[in-house]
Amino acid sequence: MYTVVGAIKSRAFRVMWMLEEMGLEYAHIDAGPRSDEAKKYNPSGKIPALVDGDEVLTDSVAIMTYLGDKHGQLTAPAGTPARARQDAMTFWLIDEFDAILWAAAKHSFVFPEDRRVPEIKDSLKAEFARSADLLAERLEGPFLMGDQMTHADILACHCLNWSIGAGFPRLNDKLADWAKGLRDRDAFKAAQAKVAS
Ligand SMILES: N[C@@H](CCC(=O)N[C@@H](CS)C(=O)NCC(=O)O)C(=O)O
Repeated sequence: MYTVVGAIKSRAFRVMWMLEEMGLEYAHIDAGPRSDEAKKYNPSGKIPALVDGDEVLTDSVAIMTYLGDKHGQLTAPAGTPARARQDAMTFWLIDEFDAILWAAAKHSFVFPEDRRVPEIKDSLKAEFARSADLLAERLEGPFLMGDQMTHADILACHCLNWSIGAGFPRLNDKLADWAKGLRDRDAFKAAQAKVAS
């Protein structure tokens, strides 16, 4: 059985949601970022980590990619053009969504107070909104990559949820509808319920 290390209000939720989508059992360790518990699995204290037998894997996207490839779900097969397009989407989301939100978090509470530059947040919010509009324009199917859900949907939806929690402006309607459809999924709700229990 897998064990996910990391608090629900962190990128660990991506991994939990993915495991729920795949119908796989997992244990959860509710460790905060930089906590002693987190450092047992990743010396940097970053979460999430995934324990798979004797292996400890880190980075939410690396873990989702690993799980998708291993179980042949929520991903296009490696070595196909469809996979290259999915990877391009994933890396774009890291650059334009995750990195923007992470920069905003750094300047809100991660950095020591004397290194924060709160003024940067307006430009990050504008940049995020621009990227959200671009993503909405590219959204053609029920999912980001078309008819099939992939871990890119999990990554993007998690970032959108994060943006709401961080007080970023409301999304455009098309993206908001797509995100609502994902949040309505049983697997999303099960991951949330698992943490609450
Ligand atoms: N790229 C990594 C980022 C991991 C990360 O920065 N996680 C945050 C919590 S969501 C953390 O542990 N921050 C503590 C730190 O950066 O020291 C991933 O996707 O897993």
